[in-house]
Amino acid sequence: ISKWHSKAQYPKNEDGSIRLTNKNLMKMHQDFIYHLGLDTATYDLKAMFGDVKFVCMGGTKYRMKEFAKHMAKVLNIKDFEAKNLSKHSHRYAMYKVGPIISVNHGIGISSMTILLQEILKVLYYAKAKNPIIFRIGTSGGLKIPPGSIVISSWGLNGTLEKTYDLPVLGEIRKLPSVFDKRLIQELMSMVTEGDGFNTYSGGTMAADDFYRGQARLDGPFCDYTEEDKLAFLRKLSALGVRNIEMEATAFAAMTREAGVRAADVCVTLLDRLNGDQVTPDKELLLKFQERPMILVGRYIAKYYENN
Ligand code: R2B
Ligand code: URA
Repeated sequence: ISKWHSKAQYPKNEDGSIRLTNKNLMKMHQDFIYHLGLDTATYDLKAMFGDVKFVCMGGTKYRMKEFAKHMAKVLNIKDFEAKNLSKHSHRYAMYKVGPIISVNHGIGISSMTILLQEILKVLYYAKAKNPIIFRIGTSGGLKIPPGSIVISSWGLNGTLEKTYDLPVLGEIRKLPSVFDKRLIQELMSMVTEGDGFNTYSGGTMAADDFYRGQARLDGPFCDYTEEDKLAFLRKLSALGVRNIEMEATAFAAMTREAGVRAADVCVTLLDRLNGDQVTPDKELLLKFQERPMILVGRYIAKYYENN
């Protein structure tokens, strides 16, 4: 285990803005935030993003545009125009609605962490105060009905450790992947009977693959039996894992390192104990994906009532 294993940092300035400890950033005259198509010389990031209180990320561009529109309705923002602010990058799509950034992160840890690190720099340059970052995602459930929501308490990597493992300069850093407990409780307290689906909090396994990495039998390759698969999924379940997706470990670890509160709120599309294929029709899939938006939207709206 490397010296990085339990190194936690909570840097934050008195006014709630993010303090990045990378001294190299201070020496740069201009920073090109490449994958967002932004830079610190051409754009006034403080004017554009200084008021940001929430960043909401999710895999697809479509979902994040829908989330921006949903929040315009919830917060009664009349003149909202869904303009993609990182159009020039041709990588991600980023929308801003009131104090919210809604942005997609693609599939998997490496795509998500590029976006997340560039968003952290944007928030830093913009001096945004006490921002909270949500991921609204999809996942495969373990022993819970499809369409349930799971709010992650921690992320588990592919070798069943609660760390995000990143090779740096030829050595593996193991960064703790635990989420903010208070934010989970605050979100859980907003679940109502009338929601029409169950919301759980629990562990989330973040795999580096959709197929073998998630013990699926239906990929182009499979070198284990159905019994092996089920034994593995049952083992995960016994460890407290409720769902499997592809970002939780890195999301928990990097937001923690930046001192930013964050929550991973995913809907389950299937119960992995019952199969591997994602079979709900297009309409049902869209309905499922609205569920994390509704819960996170409720959280943001409540924040507004109180501030
Ligand atoms: C859930 O869904 C995607 C794979 O289909 C991935 O981004 C994830 O975590
Ligand atoms: N996303 C995943 O990563 N796995 C699933 O089973 C479903 C969605």
